[in-house]
Amino acid sequence: MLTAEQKSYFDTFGFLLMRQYFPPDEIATITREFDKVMTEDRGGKPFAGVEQGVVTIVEQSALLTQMVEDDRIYKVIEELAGQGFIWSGSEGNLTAHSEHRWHADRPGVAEVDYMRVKIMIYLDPVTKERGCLRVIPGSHRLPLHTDLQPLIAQKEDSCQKTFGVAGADLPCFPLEAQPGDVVFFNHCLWHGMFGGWAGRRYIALKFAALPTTGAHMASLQRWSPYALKPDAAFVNSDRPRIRGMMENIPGFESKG
Ligand SMILES: O=C(O)CCC(=O)C(=O)O
Repeated sequence: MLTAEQKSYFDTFGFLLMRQYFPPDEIATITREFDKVMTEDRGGKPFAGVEQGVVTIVEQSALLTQMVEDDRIYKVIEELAGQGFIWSGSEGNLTAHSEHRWHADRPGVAEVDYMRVKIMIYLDPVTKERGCLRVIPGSHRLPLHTDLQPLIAQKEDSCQKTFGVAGADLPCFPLEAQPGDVVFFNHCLWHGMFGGWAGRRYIALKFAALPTTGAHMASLQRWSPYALKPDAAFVNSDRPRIRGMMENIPGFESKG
């Protein structure tokens, strides 16, 4: 599914932006389903500008689960994270904050050797100044990864104190996107978001390479314990690709 050049790009820069990965009719269906699940989660009430996150949005929806099984997601993750990868949960987000300061989701020298991939599906047009994901290319790798460590405090002045510029002015690559575009990024990549508005919508899908060492297991326990205890809908799924991801989890026992 990926060209050799795309694989090199991801390995080197830590992300891939796939343009119009889902055609308009498909992303419209995904967006309707997102709105439906999020509305149900609010008990049918209209969105009132309050931050909302549903951490099992994909698991709750047969339609969104199909997206994970789709070659465009599943096969690409297999190429990036290797065979035997595991599911590490989903997120449906209706955000209300205006910025998410610079951070890596899995920060630190101990993390960079364990491949985790996050997929972001923005459901509204996003630009550099208005809510897109900004990334620092190559920051999933040492030494740049640890050079940025002072930012992990994510205080208002962390960037100013470390690099003498505001967070919004840090050199970066803005992943400006239209509905249908999809971002794949290494969980160790430094990223941020500025210019967000109340009601910005995105779905995140998370995956981790097969954990093969004690350090991998410790990292999963620390950062994503939910990956080791997946939602019942996936635990009991009879869909071959979902089942396969469950069976790859060390110690997995089916309840079905
Ligand atoms: O709000 C966004 O678009 C970025 C979210 C983010 O930084 C994260 O989920 O780690």
